[in-house]
Amino acid sequence: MSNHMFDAIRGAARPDATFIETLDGRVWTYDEMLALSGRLAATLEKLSVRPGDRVAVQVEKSPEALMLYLACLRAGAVYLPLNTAYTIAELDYFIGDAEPRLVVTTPDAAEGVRSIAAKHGAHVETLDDSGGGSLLGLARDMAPDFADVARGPDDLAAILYTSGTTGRSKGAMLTHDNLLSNALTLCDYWRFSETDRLIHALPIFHTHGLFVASNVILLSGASMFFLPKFDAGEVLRLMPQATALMGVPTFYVRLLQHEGLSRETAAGMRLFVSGSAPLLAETHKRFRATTGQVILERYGMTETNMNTSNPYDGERIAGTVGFPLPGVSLRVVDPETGTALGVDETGMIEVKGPNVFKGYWRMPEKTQAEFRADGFFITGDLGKIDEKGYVHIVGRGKDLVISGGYNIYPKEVETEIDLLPGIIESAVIGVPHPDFGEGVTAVVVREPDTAIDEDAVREGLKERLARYKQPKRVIFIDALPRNAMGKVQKNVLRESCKSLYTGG
Ligand code: MLC
Ligand code: AMP
Repeated sequence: MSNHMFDAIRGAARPDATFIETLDGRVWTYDEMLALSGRLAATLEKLSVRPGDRVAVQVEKSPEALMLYLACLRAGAVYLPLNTAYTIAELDYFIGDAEPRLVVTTPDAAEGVRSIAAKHGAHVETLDDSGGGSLLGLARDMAPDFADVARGPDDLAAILYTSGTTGRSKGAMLTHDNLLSNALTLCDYWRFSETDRLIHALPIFHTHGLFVASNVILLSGASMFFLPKFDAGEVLRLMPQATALMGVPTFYVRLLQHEGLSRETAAGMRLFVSGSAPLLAETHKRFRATTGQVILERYGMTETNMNTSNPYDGERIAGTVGFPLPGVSLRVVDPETGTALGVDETGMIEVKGPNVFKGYWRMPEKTQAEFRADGFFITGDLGKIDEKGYVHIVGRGKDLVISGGYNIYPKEVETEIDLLPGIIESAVIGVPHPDFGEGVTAVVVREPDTAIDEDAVREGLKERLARYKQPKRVIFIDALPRNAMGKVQKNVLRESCKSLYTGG
């Protein structure tokens, strides 16, 4: 029986070779990966997780957590990773919407999660980041040689929630072939081989760290240093033993602030990849001047995996995201009419290919609204294609803030702020931020005699929203600027707040 994604991973696995090395020097070979993911897959089966069932996972980053993703592939389950920053209030929505059979959480959070899971009929097990928790306890008693469940290219492998411009988050359904086709393309395009050692410092609950970084390593039989989180000092310490780094722009901004970054430290590296948010041309330039290395910027999204990349051999141009990847069709159209635009004309970026997801979980209307009749997915990103074929992202058609590579939909934050006592209304915007790229900023109108201030707004959001979604600053004004149609003019607010984090 064949399992589309895991057969490919198994085929690339080199038994005694290192797959993962952690900061404490612990090594996981490919054989150990096969054994533990097999034991965990058997555990899932024992816990009545059937093919197609969702397994929701909110745990700290660890090799075992990655093995759980692989176990889900092998057991035919649908992996549903959740940002560790999500609060219980946020979790309640995800569990209610996805109806997972099993929720895996940390021992610390288990009590709160159990009460939510019970409401939605889900079972709970725990996993911590140092090899403990009830799930691994069960796995130890299982045989390592699990017979993988048959899964075809179109079967679901994962659901990743992505915030919605209106209303609640949407679950992007990704198939085995979405993941496999994209990872194989990237292995080839970026020349990954078994001699590579990647510094993996991204979280593993999003596309970038989970699929781009981990799947590329697995499918090229390479190895990775697995860091619990990004730390510039640790990354620089490991750099002389590594060949590649994948990161969000904030990684590069922080590396540049570190005195340890130099030509010598980076000399053995063959590839620095940046994505998930715009990399400033200035960062690109400074990184080149300091290290002699040219960052390769690429563009993707949860729904589509990776769409474009600057070339490996050709010129990597700052401020562009390169060319459509092999097999990916990309066009720029007039957002209203859908008519294709010419060279250098700005419009909506649309993509089609084996990388593009199957739709939003249980939201057929939303899915339909974001696809054209000819199968192109409407990304919500505004861009243009220059005369050499390089794609430029010039803005967003969607009201979205990207902070340190995390997406925040203003609507969600505004809704929570507006619920606070003493608040009349609010507008949430992204303002240039030297570290996070954009800083979530709330512009708020309060009732005349209320005592609510900046601290009270932040305090009020603490239990409601993940930390990264919370405004870095709250600014009070008398009235929000509106156009003739009554729409809040966020561009006016962005202009008046533009120096909030950068000074000047
Ligand atoms: C942490 N904080 C953030 C934040 N990350 N605030 C805004 N934006 C973020 N991204 C909060 C912390 O809770 C803390 O709050 C304060 O900011 C400072 O924390 P820190 O210690 O400086 O942050 P750190 O833990 O170092 O995290 C920063 C980071 C991390 C950039 C390393 O956010 C990160 O790893 N981002 C990567 C996100 C990612 O993988 N995106 C890919 C999505 S996939 P306080 O108040 O407690 O001090 C995708 C598709 C594609 O987009 O194309 O790839
Ligand atoms: P997410 O929904 O978290 O997957 O984020 C996807 C969004 O991140 C895209 O729609 C883009 O707006 C943005 N993005 C990803 N890569 C880049 C990039 N290299 N440059 C600019 N924006 C990017």
